[in-house]
Amino acid sequence: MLRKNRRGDHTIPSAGLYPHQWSWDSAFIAIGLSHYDVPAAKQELRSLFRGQWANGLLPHMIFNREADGEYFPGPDWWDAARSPHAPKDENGEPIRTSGIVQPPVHATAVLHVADRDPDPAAASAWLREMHPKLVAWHDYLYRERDPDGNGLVSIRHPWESGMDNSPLWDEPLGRLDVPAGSIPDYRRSDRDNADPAGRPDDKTYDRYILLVELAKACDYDERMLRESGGADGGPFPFLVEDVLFNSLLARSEADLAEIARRVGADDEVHRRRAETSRKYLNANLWCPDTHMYRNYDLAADEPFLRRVAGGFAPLFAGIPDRLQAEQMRRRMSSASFTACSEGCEDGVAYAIATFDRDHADYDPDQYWRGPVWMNLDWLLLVGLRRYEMATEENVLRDSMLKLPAAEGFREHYDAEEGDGGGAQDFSWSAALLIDLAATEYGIDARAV
Ligand code: 9WN
Repeated sequence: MLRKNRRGDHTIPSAGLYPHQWSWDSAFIAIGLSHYDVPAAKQELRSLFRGQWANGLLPHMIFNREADGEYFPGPDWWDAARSPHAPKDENGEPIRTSGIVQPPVHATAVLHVADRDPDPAAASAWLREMHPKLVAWHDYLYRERDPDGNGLVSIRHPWESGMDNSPLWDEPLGRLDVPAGSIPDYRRSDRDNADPAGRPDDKTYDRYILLVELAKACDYDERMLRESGGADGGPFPFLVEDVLFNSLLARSEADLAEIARRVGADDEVHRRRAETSRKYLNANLWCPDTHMYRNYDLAADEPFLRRVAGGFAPLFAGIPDRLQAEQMRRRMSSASFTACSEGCEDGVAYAIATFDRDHADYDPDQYWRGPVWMNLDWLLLVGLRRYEMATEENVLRDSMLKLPAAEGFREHYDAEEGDGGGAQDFSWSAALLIDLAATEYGIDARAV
């Protein structure tokens, strides 16, 4: 299936709905590929970094010419060339990308690929090649997205979180007013390729597009955007320190320190930055009442809690101490997130619901508002392994095995019934299952 989704030097998430290259998808895909085709895994990440901007920004999408017109918003809408940092190819032609980012799992993926390379000299060369690109990417995040230097970077679009219509964004996005005529007319393509009931609504989409328009109006100049990028000339109206994004960065920064050490470069700077991110994530985003981590809304200058599965992501970066992790474990295995534990009556739910099952806005088959996603399961499974929490690991592993076996590699799965939803033949669902099979069961993907 991953082979079917391959387009030259990279893999698309899914034909139809997602016909281009996406950033964190390619990182997860490379992790899967590394188990049976190290050169393809390297190519996947190389191809993504070809779209990196001169200021280090790693765009969330790189567009394929063959799929022009198939996805909205496309390259013309993003108009990345407005930025003096936008990338060009060897002939000076623009490389067509979006103008936002996605969660930074790339250093983690690069290290995974190196560790699977049977040839030590090739693994070192790979790390030497990727090291400066990763440094530029992380420098961009800490420089442009964390101007106050507290180690927590902010996102400026819900798409940057990777969890587009999560209930996390209801409030910060809901504040945005989109008066008629304030954004150009557009036509969504997503509903042609997936059940419209499972996709974000039109009002939400208008707000997504408004945020793109505001960033374009600043020619993607980050400082201008931050300070005066709002429709009224005030600060940008959507700036959030997100738990999942920052946890992945803290882990990636630690992995970058390891990469720097292996190539003989300065690793101390990365260790210090990773430590600062971990420290402030714990100090600023831990919620002692709910035993989860919560986001900080910079535009409203207040923390806000929505009980989403991303609130457990600090486990992946080893951020909580033992006591916190134990408290999180209890919350995670409660009926709010999985029925496979004490307190669950029906016993049919799958781990892990992306949103609190007890909340009135929970919807088991609406995109990021309830369904199970394989990438979150994988991140949390790896996190739980760090803390040696075998029972909860088993619950997640069970879902990761059962859901695709019954429904195929879908984009997400109904958290109550297990029905597959969203895109079909979804690449990261397959890639992460390959990683699970190899790391947990020693199954060699080359032999399958
Ligand atoms: C917008 C590609 C991407 C994933 C995201 C997922 C979805 C796009 C969309 O698909 O987002 O970037 O059109 O909905 O939310 O995590 O990277 O698979």
